[in-house]
Amino acid sequence: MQLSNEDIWYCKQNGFHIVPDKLPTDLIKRLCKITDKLLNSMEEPIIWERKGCRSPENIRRLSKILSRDSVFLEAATHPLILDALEGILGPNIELLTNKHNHLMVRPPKSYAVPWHSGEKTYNPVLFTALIYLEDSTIENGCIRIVPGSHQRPVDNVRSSSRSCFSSNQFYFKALPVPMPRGGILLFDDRLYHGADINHSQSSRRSMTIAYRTHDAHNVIKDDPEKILVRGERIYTGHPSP
Ligand SMILES: O=C(O)CCC(=O)C(=O)O
Repeated sequence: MQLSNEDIWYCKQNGFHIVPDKLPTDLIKRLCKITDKLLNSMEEPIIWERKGCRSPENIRRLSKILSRDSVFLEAATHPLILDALEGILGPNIELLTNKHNHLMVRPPKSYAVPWHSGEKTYNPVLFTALIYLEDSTIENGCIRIVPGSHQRPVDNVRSSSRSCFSSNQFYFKALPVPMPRGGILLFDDRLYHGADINHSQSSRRSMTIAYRTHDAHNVIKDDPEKILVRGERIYTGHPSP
């Protein structure tokens, strides 16, 4: 669904947008099935929860998911996501394969994702999508974001330590964002965000994908790390000054 002018205004002010509809159940089932297979095969690249323990239960994150199975690109380019992003990033959108491009597994007791902002405040054209394969709740460590922090005038802290998640200054300014299975959260990657320990008995899986407005002034258009997912790679500079 296209964003209304009011939706776009809220997103610009607060730095996030929750897509009201969910991805189709069939697509989520296929994502879960391939994820189970990938976890069991333990194919690298993987980020482990605890060092020195190679088991499917100890997988924190599967990296480089877009090259693992086409179903991940199918989800990442679903019209529900791209229609919403078009209101925020404009008509020409690229998906980055060298940023995010991972699936957070967040097994039971998974440690917190420290408070951080992914982009510098001067980079306003990168949005992150979290696509949920399972319900994300307060108990299982849903993402917390600091609304409006993408507009901060200072950029002195971009990442905090893993410990003391709930005593950090950002915890008191943040909004927990529980999301349903199939839900899509879009946020400006300059926002401060983090996710608490998973205190539940099961995993909390979500895909993380980065999108960017195509840079109309880049003369070289075929960047192998970017996939054009909507619009065109236009050039609006002056090739012969
Ligand atoms: O939802 C989470 O666990 C944190 C998401 C996040 O910051 C990431 O995937 O980079």
